[in-house]
Amino acid sequence: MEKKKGRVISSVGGLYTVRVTEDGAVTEYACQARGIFRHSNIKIVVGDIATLDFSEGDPVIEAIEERRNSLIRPALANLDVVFVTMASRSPAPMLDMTDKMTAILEHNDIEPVIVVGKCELNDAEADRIAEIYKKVGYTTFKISSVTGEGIDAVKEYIDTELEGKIAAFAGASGVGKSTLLNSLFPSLELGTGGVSRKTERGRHTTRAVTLYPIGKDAYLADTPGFSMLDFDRFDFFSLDDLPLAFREINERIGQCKYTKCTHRKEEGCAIVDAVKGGEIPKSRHESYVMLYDVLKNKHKWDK
Ligand SMILES: Nc1nc2c(ncn2[C@@H]2O[C@H](COP(=O)(O)OP(=O)(O)OP(=O)(O)O)[C@@H](O)[C@H]2O)c(=O)[nH]1
Ligand SMILES: [Mg+2]
Ligand SMILES: [Zn+2]
Repeated sequence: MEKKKGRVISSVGGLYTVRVTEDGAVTEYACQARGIFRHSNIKIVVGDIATLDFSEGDPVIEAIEERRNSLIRPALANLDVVFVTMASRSPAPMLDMTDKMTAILEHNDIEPVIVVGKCELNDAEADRIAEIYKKVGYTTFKISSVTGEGIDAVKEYIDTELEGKIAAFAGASGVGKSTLLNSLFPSLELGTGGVSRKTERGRHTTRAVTLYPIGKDAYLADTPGFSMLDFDRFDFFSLDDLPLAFREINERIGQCKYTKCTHRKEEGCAIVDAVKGGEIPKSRHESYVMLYDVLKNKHKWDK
């Protein structure tokens, strides 16, 4: 009974593409999953390592390996890096959404990398945002797929840091994720769309999560952009985990006057002091407080 192991690189309506490497040769199999997956709450997602069974002729997925991590939106497993992408304008940047995303990534042990795109549309705003995330300590790129600014720097990061890793581009619809991927890897020829002039929102051009092999055993995923609606539906974690998911707060825990400090507005709070002193960006703290309130109310309802 022949079995093979491979990486799930796409998933569309119950049909999966699994990429298998054997003795240096690569084969992509289109296959379905065994019935047990339809009756269990384990959903196979892109990034999973799947075992294929060929005993009935056509390959079927019979098992998936335990995941290192998984995200619900975008639905991806075993990620190492996520490029959190936004635009300097059109659509307008939403830092609260970015900070929620970085917190979720930190919580899942995934490295956030910040991309501020369409910088030629509002260079001052792009600089302002890039400074915020550099201050936090994140690798940050300011790019434009129109002028080409910053594209080489992203390419160099991918070439030097992503060997053997899985990375994904995530961000609101219309920020230019697929366009950037095309600039980096022209052979991908990904579909790109416009931005509604009236609402300044993207048109949800990318519909499915797909992993693209980029050599050196590395993969890059294009993902469908979020809309404002999706923002509320993220799976989230507990209130206690929140300070740990903000790097600049995490590294100051223990420096506050009160051990039960919630780092919102308490007297003697090292985080509030750092915001006042300009060492922590104000917008990051505002996002923290917003998420704190969301989680606090959520847990009230849970009880
Ligand atoms: N001015 C400007 N426009 C850009 C840039 N990059 C992309 N665009 C345009 O922005 C629009 C949306 O780009 P996409 O690459 O489809 O955006 P996306 O993030 O993949 O969007 P979804 O697939 O809907 O999530 C297209 O009209 C692109 O031509 C840029 O650097 N500058
Ligand atoms: Mg796209
Ligand atoms: Zn504090």
